[in-house]
Amino acid sequence: MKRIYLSAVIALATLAAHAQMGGGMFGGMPQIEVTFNDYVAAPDGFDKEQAGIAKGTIEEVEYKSTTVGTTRKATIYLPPKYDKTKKYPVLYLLHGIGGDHKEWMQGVPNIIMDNLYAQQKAVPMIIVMPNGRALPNDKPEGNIYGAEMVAGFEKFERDLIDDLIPFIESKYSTYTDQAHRAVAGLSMGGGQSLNFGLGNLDKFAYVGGFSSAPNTKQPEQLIPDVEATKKANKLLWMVCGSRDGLMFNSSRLKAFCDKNGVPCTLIQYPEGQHNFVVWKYGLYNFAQLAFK
Ligand code: FER
Repeated sequence: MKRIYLSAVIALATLAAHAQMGGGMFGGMPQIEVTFNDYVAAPDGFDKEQAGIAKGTIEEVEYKSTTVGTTRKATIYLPPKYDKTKKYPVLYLLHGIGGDHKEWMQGVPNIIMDNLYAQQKAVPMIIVMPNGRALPNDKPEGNIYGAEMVAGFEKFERDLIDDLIPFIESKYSTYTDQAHRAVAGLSMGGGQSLNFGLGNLDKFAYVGGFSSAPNTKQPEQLIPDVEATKKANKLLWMVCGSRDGLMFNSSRLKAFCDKNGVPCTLIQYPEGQHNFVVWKYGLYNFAQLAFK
């Protein structure tokens, strides 16, 4: 456990949050005291393809969205030896502000998961990587930080719950209950995961936020009823780089959880920036904890 004090100028936080700072980081941390959970490095090779192990498969699907009124794409990872006579839990894995349904492939989720399965370290699961921008033009084009684009990320809550989840649960051999659904994501997708996961306790039991962005709601909004969250949520897990100016989105939630007795993990990735080094580590760890 490491106790640190993050200090910065609150008045500048909003402004600075929109400015890329040194090392590709976002600036702006309101003052908050937080206790991080221990960082344990992922083993060498966790994200490197291995010969001679069973491999999962990646495919792309299209589904009709009543929310957006368009046909939308998602990338799917099916675990090694996916078997239609069995049922699988599902992890919805969400991308960042500059990405789409393909962005997570930069983090080689198939390799990370194949390697975990080779060591029996994770429950076999389907991973769904959707496009988290619920807009007719869902490409990361133009002013990706603009209000309309950001609103598309908020609207995705309905597309996910009303359109995508029913599609996935009809097309694949999945469990269809809360205890077998997880949502996690990077940056904007981390904010979405915390917002949608904690905001729909009846739908998601496992929630992960990696380097969550300023779309993350305030802790009091995310957890309006401490007892209800404690009862329904089975995992609230976060990671953020020590050199990522967006840490405050995660640390304020961690501080609230600690104060209110809500089980919650926040790991500070040493020297971590706002990139796939941290996000791959996030998936590697979150996937081992989900559905257990
Ligand atoms: C912001 C800084 C970063 C913001 C969003 C981000 C909506 C998202 C970053 C990412 O997804 O990588 O001020 O505001």
